[in-house]
Amino acid sequence: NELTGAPDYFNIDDLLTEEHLLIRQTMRDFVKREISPYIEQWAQDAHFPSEIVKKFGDVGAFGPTIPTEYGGGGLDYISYGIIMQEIERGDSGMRSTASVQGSLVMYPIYKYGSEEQRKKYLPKLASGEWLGCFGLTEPDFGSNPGGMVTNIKDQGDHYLLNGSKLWISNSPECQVAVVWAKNEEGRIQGVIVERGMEGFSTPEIHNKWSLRASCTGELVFDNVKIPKENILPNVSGLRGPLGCLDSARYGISWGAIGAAIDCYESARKYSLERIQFDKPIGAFQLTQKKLAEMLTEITKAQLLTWRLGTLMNEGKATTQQISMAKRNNVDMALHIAREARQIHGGMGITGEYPIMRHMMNLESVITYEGTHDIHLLITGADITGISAFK
Ligand code: TGC
Ligand code: FAD
Repeated sequence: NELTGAPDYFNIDDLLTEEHLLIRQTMRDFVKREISPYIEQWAQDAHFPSEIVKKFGDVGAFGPTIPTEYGGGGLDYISYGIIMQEIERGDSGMRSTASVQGSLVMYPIYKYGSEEQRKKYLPKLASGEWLGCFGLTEPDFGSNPGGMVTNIKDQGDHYLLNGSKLWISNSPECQVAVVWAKNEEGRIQGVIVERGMEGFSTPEIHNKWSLRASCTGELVFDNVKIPKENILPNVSGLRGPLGCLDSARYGISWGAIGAAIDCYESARKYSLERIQFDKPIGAFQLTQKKLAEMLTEITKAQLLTWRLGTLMNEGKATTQQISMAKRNNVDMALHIAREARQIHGGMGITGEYPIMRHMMNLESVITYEGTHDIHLLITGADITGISAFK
């Protein structure tokens, strides 16, 4: 595609609307202007650029599918996917910031919250005035969130929240956290926790080799007094957090294509410029094999994800279909990053090219929102009718 510099080998653009193409160009321009010139330095410095939050709000990257009356974009799921793809073409950590805010903070407040909660939080989150995070994972409960020990106890006019969450994207900078905790009956409930509540802290996790421009931390709750109006009233059980994950995993399936495209484009360009044995390395059959397979896998992922987007729009996409797309596309992107790294030779390990950063980022993406193997087992359970988790 001449306009975007992205491969469109099967004319998938013909399946998109004018609005989709406009959204893609807007996000592409935004990423080129606000992220790409700085991302290598942010990643090298492990710096989260907090000013990006307001800018994401202004460009409409937060909660694109949330209705406009709450500050969202009122757009369809393909638009949401395109936005995630273009941001992750810049960096997976930047996409994390946006997908957590939209799918894991705004979505549960919209879907499970009261009208008062929607009005209080959604416009501030949509505009980027506030940054949110989503606390499900605990130190001893990652793939098995149903075992969580974080809990709320009814104190009459309020609840007391105790426990901790680990590996939480955006936590060190958040103003608000959607936290999943068990009540006295052992049922999981959603709790809105605000920065400043006594007993609530968000220590940062340092020394990550992955998602270095995204901030990750803990959520620690030590007898935090939670007003009763901060409980999400319209959901209980594991289906609450897992329902949000459907939306976020869908966005990641598009985002991973963005990272793959960036690696592929860089490798294609490099293969035509780099001369060895008096020829561009792109003239060698082994390089062509790598590039041809990259383009084939990107094209397959684009078709899978476009179809999933139409099912999302019709409200027909299943959790199992979303798992398959997330798993396939992240694995595809990681494989392409590794092959692109080979094509760049020694240059591939430097910050002169985006490859190594994408590769290291994707090591988180293949683990969070359900690991590669957990998604395989979700498909396995769907095929056989037997859950490997029970
Ligand atoms: P299971 O018995 O299968 O289900 C328990 C209840 O949940 C319901 N359910 C769903 N509801 C809505 N949407 C879905 N996708 C659902 N999947 C399941 C199910 O019907 C049941 O409901 P009910 O009412 O009968 O109780 O649960 P299980 O304990 O066997 O576990 C299943 C398993 C392993 C697949 C699940 O727990 C899982 O997906 N584990 C992976 C954990 C995970 O993905 N964590 C992500 C944390 S957030 C994150 O990583 C953010 S990173 C973001 C970024 O930076 O971009
Ligand atoms: P474990 O569950 O301990 O898994 C370790 C290994 O065991 C994996 O390979 C896994 O596939 C395998 N395994 C586990 N169970 C089985 C099984 N039944 N069968 C076969 N293999 C199995 N969480 C949040 O709640 N909010 C966030 O914002 C968030 N952001 C994150 C950001 C980053 C950078 C990272 C790295 C993680 C983030 N997470 C977040 C947590 C993430 O969702 C978990 O890391 C993930 O769900 C896996 O949990 P775990 O790390 O505890 O691994």
